[in-house]
Amino acid sequence: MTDNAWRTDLFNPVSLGALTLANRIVMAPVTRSRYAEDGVPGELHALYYAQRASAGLIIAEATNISAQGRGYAATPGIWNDAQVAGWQKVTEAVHAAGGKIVCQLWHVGRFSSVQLQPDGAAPVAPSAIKAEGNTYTTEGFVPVSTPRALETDEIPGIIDQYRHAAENARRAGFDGVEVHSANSYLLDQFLRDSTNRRTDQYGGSIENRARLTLEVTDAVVKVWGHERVGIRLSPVTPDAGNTPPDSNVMAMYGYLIRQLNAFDLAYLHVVEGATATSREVPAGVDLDALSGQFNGPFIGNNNYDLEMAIQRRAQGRIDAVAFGRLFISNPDLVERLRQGAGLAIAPHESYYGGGAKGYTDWPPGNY
Ligand code: 8OZ
Repeated sequence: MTDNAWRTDLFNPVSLGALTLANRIVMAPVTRSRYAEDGVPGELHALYYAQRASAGLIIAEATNISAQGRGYAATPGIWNDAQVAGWQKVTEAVHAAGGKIVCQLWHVGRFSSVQLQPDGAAPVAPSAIKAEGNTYTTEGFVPVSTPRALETDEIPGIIDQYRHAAENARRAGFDGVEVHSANSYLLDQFLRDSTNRRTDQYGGSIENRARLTLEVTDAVVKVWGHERVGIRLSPVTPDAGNTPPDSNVMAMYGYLIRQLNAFDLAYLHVVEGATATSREVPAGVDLDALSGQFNGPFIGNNNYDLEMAIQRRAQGRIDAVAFGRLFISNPDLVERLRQGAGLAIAPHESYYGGGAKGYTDWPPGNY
């Protein structure tokens, strides 16, 4: 195909499993921290997502699967009925605007504070290793707390949290779910040997460290069917807690991706490089070689622009491209890219917190 044909191809429909997308441009999950303490979406969030419904697929921002899985104030949840009812407003608004939306199932693991946890408990993690950094509470930023290691017999309860959230996402009218196994949150903490020092069947070998992500995927697939479940990985990002990558990224994530093939998922979504920072990877890491081992549809993400998306599509590297920050300030991003219109750049202070300002007040482009 010519360069022009590949350019057009990005704007043509594509199927990721049972998800039929109007185009190959996906809205990445972007935390915007605009929720009250109950984590219930409302009209404001419905408007925000509906404004962005021309994306082929919206991956809604990371959504807490349980009170225990919560690591930041002002993030949404999907563990109770009020939250389900709130998300119903969002999914209805997106569908009415012709879009598709999946729910990203999130448990932060160690990246939380006792101030955010039920009964002031310690956050849970594969091992009792404290993350670096601060998290956000209603009292402002506080250091994350030292987590406690999950007992082996607590793991089925963690998987139940994902199953329950996946069931709630169905009741809320989503089109599917994405398992958040990225950015150094709970599932990624199990994958990486820097955060997983367990000696049971969930730690040690690569097979053991992949076990929880695979068991969670299996549970969620049983709720949704394999064609409506995707998964997000970030093999090298330090992200939450400045977490070092695994000591053998290629072996760890290669094994995981080959095991994921057995599920025949809707898609694999990879943060290529350090999330929202750089596409650089450590020596010896080849992310294309990793994603090339996946047999299904692949969504590439991280610092893309249109030309890079066209080029990587033409090279057969991606099936779809996910843009995060550009969707903050360009609700009609797909049309702007199609028309070659100018793009608005959101200032960092608009990313997190507040209300409609910097959220639902971005105007459409001139084209
Ligand atoms: C930014 C701020 C808080 C959380 C992620 C869910 O990185 C997040 C997140 C991003 O996956």
